[in-house]
Amino acid sequence: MAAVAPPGPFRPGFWRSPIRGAWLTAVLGLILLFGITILFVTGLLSYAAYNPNLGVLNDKTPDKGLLGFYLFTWPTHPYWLYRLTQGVHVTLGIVLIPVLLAKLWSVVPKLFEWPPARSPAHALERLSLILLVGGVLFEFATGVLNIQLDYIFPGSFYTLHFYGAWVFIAAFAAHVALRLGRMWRAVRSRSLRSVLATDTAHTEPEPRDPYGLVAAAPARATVSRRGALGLVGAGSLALLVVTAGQSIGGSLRRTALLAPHNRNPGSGPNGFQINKSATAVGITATDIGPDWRLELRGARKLSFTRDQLLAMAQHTAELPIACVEGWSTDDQGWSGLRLSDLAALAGVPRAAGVLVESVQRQGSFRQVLLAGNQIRNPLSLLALHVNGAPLSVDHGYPARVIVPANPGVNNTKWVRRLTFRT
Ligand SMILES: Nc1nc2c(c(=O)[nH]1)N[C@H]1C(S)=C(S)[C@@H](COP(=O)(O)O)O[C@H]1N2
Ligand SMILES: [Mo]
Repeated sequence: MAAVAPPGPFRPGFWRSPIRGAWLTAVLGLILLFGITILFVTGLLSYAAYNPNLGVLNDKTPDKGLLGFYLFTWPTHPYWLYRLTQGVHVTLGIVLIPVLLAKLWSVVPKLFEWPPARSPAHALERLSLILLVGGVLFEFATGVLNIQLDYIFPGSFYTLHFYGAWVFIAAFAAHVALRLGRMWRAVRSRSLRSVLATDTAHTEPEPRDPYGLVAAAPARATVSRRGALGLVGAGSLALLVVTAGQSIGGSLRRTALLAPHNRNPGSGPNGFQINKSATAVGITATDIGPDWRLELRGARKLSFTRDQLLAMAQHTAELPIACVEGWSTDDQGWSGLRLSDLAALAGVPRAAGVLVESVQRQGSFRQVLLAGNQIRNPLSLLALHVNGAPLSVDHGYPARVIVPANPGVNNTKWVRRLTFRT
């Protein structure tokens, strides 16, 4: 006896949009195929940029095991590398949201297929779609929450977003493998030009398909395919316009209405974005007052006042801050001591790494490891000044690390101690 579908969305007549069909789904799928591939690659690059191989301090997802197979030493050239890769990751992720929603809308009748499983193979396929849809929603949601709400998942965002990405990408790869041929045939089934030339009155449903995307009893069109694509495109464009400025910088920064770090950073030499202010992380006046010392450790132990550091040869570097949240600053003119000079002072001229510790007691980012190539780069500084003025308290006074192509989070502020390792 044929199973009778429960009423509502399980009935074939429920879904009536005449523009649902393989073509629309395939076009949106093709955009996502490119977009999500770029998101995945830039996401993995971001993870590599933390240099998690250096040890547990940098390893945001301990026990990653095999999933860390591709890790490599993050380069310091070009100095804007992380600004680019992470700006693309976050901006593209936001811009793809309307495309993703439209794609899910285009296949939503499949969610209500009846019977839910016709065969074991069909059941397996539907289970894999749970991973696919659940995974993509999870990745987009955790990503957006992280950039908008300033790490609402303390410490665990990386773990969630990282493992979520692998689960999702496995389901995504299987989905692409199973659907690529069908997608390509569907994309070629009508010319984009003719779709763009067709208005609502002339919008006809696609011929009935075996996939169950085309409505059984289509209603009259209330929007053309052109209109639907235009709506998605306008949504993506609007998100691009109010987001991209936070990564592109310059005068476009003012357009970044959606950027959490767009709040007016003030003017003057220290007038650029601040991630966490000194008060927010509990830095007190005594922590960074006249009793502050920089401790150098290596082959010997040394300690310096800020004035003693200022009496040494100062070097400059034009470098941005580029945060994992996607925002970045324009290049700022930092000056201070080269990390390589400090390594030599500590008696470890060929240091393979350095442990950077902050005076900060609470919260994350108190300590971080930097690699040998980062120490050797002549632009890598323990900065004391920025744009000709002493660092402001919120930008890390008395001293902070700034390293080319380094993720912002590894540029420690309010540095207390540098321990160079061989
Ligand atoms: N000690 C300490 N250093 C820190 C942070 C912090 O919270 N504490 N935030 C990091 C992050 S996530 C970024 S993006 C940069 C931001 O630097 P800025 O506030 O000077 O722009 O500082 C990094 N250094
Ligand atoms: Mo950051």
